[in-house]
Amino acid sequence: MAAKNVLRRAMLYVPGSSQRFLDKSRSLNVDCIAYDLEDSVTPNRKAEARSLVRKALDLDTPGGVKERAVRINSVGSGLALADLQELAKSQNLTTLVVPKVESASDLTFISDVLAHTRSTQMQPHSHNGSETKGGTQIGVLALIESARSLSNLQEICRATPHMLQGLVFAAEDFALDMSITRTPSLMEFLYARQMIATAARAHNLPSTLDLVTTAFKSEADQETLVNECEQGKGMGYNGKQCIHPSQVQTVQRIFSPSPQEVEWAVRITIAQKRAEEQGKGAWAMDGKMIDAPVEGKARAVVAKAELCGFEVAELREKY
Ligand code: 1VU
Repeated sequence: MAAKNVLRRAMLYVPGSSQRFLDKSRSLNVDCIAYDLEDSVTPNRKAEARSLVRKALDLDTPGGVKERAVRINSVGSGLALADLQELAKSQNLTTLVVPKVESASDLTFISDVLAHTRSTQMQPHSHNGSETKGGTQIGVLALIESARSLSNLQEICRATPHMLQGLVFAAEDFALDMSITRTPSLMEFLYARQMIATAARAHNLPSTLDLVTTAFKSEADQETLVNECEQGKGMGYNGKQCIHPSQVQTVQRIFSPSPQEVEWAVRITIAQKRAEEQGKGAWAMDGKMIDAPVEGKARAVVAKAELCGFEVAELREKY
């Protein structure tokens, strides 16, 4: 398993057939962009989009993009092989987003194609069987979009442990498959969202990316975005898919610990050392009991805060 410490609070889709969006994405400050070859690209522009995305991968991103992934077409579409063959020409391919993963065989197909590409390019075989391109391990985020996909979640999570880095929930396709209608409360997705977040945790996958908020223009849309982010975070997701740059900052803020949470966590990790010296397993801070699980939570918040760029060392000095 790779990329334990990877930060994917926001993953912004960038349609691969739009040179304007591809150019714009280079200037954005976002944890992850996903160049899209799937739904945002019409069938007659797939070949053009592959080539544009491959070229985009080889350009720098001065704005502060931390990771560039590519969403290929689904294995079931019959287009994934051509996508992978074109992308393999870039030395900068690190992450694939695979849509409509229905069963373990969808992921083993990707793994086999990457391994074949590697062997034909005479790359050395890695010791752990990971799929490498130019010596870089390629990670996969699997989109869960249907009832069948949800039913096969455990086998999907187990299929390629060396490659799978996360699960992503696609609400619109799931609603289509289930013949249900998306409502503002998102209650109709409760079971699916919780299943996905729980399965990702059970299989130690670092990323869980929640549904897209499709409205993005108005102030009311920003409010919807905030509510949906908080709901997803509350279910155990650590990031969210975005479709417009105006969503990124809000998403990344909400999927980071708040300054108050970081301060609370730092205080606990410091006080815990003293409590341990005094032989106390349970102790009190601000009138609340602190014990092992709370300390564990505080350590996780500190680790996440460091990843998100908080000056944790300065806070430690304060206490
Ligand atoms: O004026 P500029 O060109 O400098 O900047 C515009 C625009 O280019 C840019 N922008 C984007 N840049 C990169 N990636 C994007 N996704 C993106 N969207 C917009 O931002 C500036 C303002 O744009 P705008 O408000 O005028 O927006 P438009 O009307 O041009 O575009 C709106 C849509 C929704 C069409 C656009 O944002 C878009 O295509 N988003 C991605 C759609 C997509 O990829 N859908 C499939 C993935 S979602 C899914 O499958 C669910 C699982």
